[in-house]
Amino acid sequence: MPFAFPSPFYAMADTLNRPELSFQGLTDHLCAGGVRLLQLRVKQQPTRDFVALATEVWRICRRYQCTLIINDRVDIALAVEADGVHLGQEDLPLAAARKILGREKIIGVSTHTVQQALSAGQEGADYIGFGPLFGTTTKATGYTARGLEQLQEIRRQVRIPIVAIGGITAERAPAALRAGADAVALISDIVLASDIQYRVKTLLRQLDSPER
Ligand code: TZP
Ligand code: MG
Repeated sequence: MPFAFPSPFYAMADTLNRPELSFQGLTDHLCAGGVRLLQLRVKQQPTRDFVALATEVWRICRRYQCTLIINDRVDIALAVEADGVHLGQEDLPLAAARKILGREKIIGVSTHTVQQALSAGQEGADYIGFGPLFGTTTKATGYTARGLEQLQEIRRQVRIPIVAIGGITAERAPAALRAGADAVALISDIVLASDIQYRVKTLLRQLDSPER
């Protein structure tokens, strides 16, 4: 069966160095807010700590029946039996990741151009990330804002699900969905909110509403 996002909101568990926020606490807030799909984005942890953390995050996700994708690390996704992995253009190539993880696991690939999106589709990615859609300060992507027109172009050419990322806020999310994204990923808009659970609930209600 082809993969489909379980929700139009793809949550990112990235603590953005908020000192009072743990990955476990953040995951709990996100899941309690109703998140169904979550990516664990750990950038600065020794592998051993990442595995321990991923195991705990996975336990929380399982409790809420939330799908867990591990960012960057195929080995950790496999070790903790997560649902899948998300690969950047400089991570393990898709074919190698597929060899390790098999057909059943979800593999997503970050893309920044129409050509990268087409290649990921042809090579058997389950979904693609596309961005930065708008300007973002969360990640130095090396790319300028891609914009809604490129997203529409990719939608015309690629059949697999697309998650748009980069500078998306609750206010801008509907435009990304209208341009053809199946889901939106927001980091700072959610993670920097004073009440993360409430922010997620509000976003989900807004994405669900028929007039968006
Ligand atoms: N990939 C492209 S932009 C980005 C990633 C991980 C960061 C998105 O963060 P924000 O805060 O939602 O702009
Ligand atoms: Mg990566």
